[in-house]
Amino acid sequence: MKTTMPIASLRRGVLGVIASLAILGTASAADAAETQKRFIRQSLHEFVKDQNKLDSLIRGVQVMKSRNNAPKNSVAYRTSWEYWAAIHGYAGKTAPGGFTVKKLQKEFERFDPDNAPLFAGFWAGLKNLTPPAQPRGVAEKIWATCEHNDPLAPTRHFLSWHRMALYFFERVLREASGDPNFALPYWDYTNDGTDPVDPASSPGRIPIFFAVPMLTTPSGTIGNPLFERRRTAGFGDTVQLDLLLTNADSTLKLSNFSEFQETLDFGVHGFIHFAVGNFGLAPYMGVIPFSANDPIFWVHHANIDRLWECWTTRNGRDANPTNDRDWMKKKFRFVNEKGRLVTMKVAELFDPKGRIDYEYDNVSQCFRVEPPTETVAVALEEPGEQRISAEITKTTIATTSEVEIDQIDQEVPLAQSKERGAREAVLSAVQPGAVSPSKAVLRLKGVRTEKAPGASVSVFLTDRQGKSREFVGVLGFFGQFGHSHKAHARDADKGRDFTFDVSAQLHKLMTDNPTGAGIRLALVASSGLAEEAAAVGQERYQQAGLRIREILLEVESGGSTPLNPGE
Ligand SMILES: [Cu+2]
Repeated sequence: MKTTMPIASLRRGVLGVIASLAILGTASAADAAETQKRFIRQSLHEFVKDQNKLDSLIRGVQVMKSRNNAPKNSVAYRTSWEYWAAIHGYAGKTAPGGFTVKKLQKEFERFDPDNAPLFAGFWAGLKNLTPPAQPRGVAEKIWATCEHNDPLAPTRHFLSWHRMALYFFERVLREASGDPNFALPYWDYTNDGTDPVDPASSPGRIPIFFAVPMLTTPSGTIGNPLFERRRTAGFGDTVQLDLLLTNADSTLKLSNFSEFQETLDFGVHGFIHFAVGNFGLAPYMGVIPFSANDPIFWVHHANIDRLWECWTTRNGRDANPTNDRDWMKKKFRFVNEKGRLVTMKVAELFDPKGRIDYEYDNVSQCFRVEPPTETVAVALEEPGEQRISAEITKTTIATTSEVEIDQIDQEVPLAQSKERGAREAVLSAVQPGAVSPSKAVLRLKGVRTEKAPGASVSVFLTDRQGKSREFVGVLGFFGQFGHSHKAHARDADKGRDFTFDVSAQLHKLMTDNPTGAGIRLALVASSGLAEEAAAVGQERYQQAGLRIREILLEVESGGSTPLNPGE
């Protein structure tokens, strides 16, 4: 463990942290937070530059963790770290599927016997939890209620449930921190900007404050509440995210809510869980029932929530299913900072007079490369009409089915479609500012594996010779194994669907190859990590039985077009 170096270099900052820890637990800010003020959620790298904010985060997490041992029927326990992690998921006899720690561990070892000795230490010390019986009707209703997209029981509330959870968690953490202005920071890994003065502050790097196990204080050394030993070896220290793979542009450009939500969830979201959490082979971050125990979970989900806001800002509020009454009526329950049961309806998330009291410091520049604005298309519309509501025409330009992936780096040829107009459709889709709004879309349908692949998969579009590769997105497998649902076989059958907007990638590839003939896909097993990260286990990946039912490259014309910002 390389802990001495970073601590020494942090000494000045850490002293500040500790100074404020002295007031631990004395302040209360609940009343100040009642007023209708806006909290600003900042990028983590901006946030940690302010010593007071970092102090508040560390103190808040510390206080919540210190409440883990409070009497189970107390307000303190309901505002503890353990309780909040359990709202997302937990292990125990009453957990979904009756998965106790032992049962889950067995399940994981069955899928991955070779790694059992390596990960034994990750399972050691995990507790089975039981929802406290008192007060009645609280814990048993709200524990393990996280909404994750599951091919078997698809949720349409991955984003809405997590937004509410973050909102109430933030209130609890604010109260615990004693800082009435505290707002949750987000880990901006989708941004690749590096500060030339301080490369360590690249957003893809989790700040070192999360990676040092101990903090040096004037009165001695204390355990760092933001540190978690159950992470990928060296993560945040000698190991960092590979920023090529955190580019979410092709996902953010999607205009259909379901496609966006699913691809964000299965893609970037799951990818981060895997990169931090040993590729889903061991707790915490890689395994749903434990993931929210790692403080990184909350700054990760704050970024996922921000990306939803980026998407909404670009596409308009009503690009969300706001006219779907069932979706809007859906209610979820949590506890607030006073430990009281609270209910929120999805509709409230879209109500300016609702409880949502925060905003993000950046929801308008969320792309690595801003896509061309479709001003031409907007200008062609009838006056007074905000959106093109014509039906979407889909033209398949290339396709392939039942692909088996058994190489770490595998190219997949796509058969050119014989459909009339296919060639013209591609050409118009990749022209920025084309008269009719159309785009190239890559669909990977029924992506499934039989065993844990121990990796995520990065997808590239590549030219005929395989010389230039354009990154598209990532395929993740988070939540697919050791799942709390008893349906692995059927789950594996149906698989997951991913959709990416590949207009920009095709445009680039077609500069050298104007006909677009022979464009193929490259699927590369990726740890998603850079620097001193271990390579993907080749054998496990090859034995995982990764298959894709169908790959489609389509051109979509018509349909809605993103609103022109400022309209
Ligand atoms: Cu998650």
